[in-house]
Amino acid sequence: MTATAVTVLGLGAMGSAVAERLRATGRTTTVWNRTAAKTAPHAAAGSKTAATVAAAVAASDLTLVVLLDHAAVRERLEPVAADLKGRTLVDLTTTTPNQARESAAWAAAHGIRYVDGAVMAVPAMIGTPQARLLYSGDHDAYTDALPALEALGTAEYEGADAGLAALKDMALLSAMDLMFLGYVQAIAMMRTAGTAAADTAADVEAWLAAMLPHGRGIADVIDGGTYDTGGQSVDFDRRGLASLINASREQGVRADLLEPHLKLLDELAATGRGASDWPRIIDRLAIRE
Ligand code: FVH
Repeated sequence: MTATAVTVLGLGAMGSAVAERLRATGRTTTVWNRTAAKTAPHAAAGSKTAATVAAAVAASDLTLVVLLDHAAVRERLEPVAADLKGRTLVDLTTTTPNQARESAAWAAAHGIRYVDGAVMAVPAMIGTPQARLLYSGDHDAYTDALPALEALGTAEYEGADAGLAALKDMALLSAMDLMFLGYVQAIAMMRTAGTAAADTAADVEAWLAAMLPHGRGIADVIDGGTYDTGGQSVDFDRRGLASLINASREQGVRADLLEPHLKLLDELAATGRGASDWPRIIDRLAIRE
């Protein structure tokens, strides 16, 4: 086994892109997939194929796992813990922070060098600098694997806590999810006037692009911690949200996507913080109260 040998477990959309890129950058790649037929194009392109996970992980010092979810990873890796001992395992499967920490503890108990990864890219981006891949866990293992990881895209190490890459991944995906819900809300409202979704989306894109820099102002208020900067207040925002919700309903569009925001503002007002800067709602998001 040479340092450039890499094993890829999982040849779905992302796993295939990862295997192709590692092969294209001259690495000896060994691939495995539950549905063996998916290994055929990779074999034809020069990858070695393994009939079992055990054979696949034994073929390289570095194994990248790109399966559907954490349950699949546990199902396939637990039986081969002994085969992985002393080797490096980089899990690119989407997991929650605690699932990553669970895998890290399992790996440590079996002498496996574990790095958790989060792919902030679609398969077509793999191999370009625009592909952001976040990593956390064993820093020495990360450093040893870095030449291969940097072949996939821009590698960013988040820290020794194995859950950190997944945490940032989930946080950024949450922000993206709420943003795209905004598109749907705007399209639903404008559609009641016959406006095509494409036209509203273009409007939303321009509007959000202009508004995006203001996000840093919200962060400044939160980092300041006093919520008395004289900025837009909780009560001001409550009136604004009430208008958005009424307008949506008047048009025959449910306001389910807007109501949670008003709920948090109302909770703050009910505890005497109506005059606070509205980003104080972050305090209401903490479960440990
Ligand atoms: N595709 C994307 O754009 C996103 C971008 C962000 C990161 N995700 C994560 O990457 C992981 C893999 O996603 P994927 O897109 O490759 O997913 P599929 O194309 O559906 O392939 C899934 C592979 O997982 C295998 N698999 C599923 N269950 C099991 C199991 N129990 N045991 C073994 N393998 C399993 C499946 O095998 P098969 O169906 O071909 O036999 C595929 O190889 C994922 O975490 C995304 O969130 C991608």
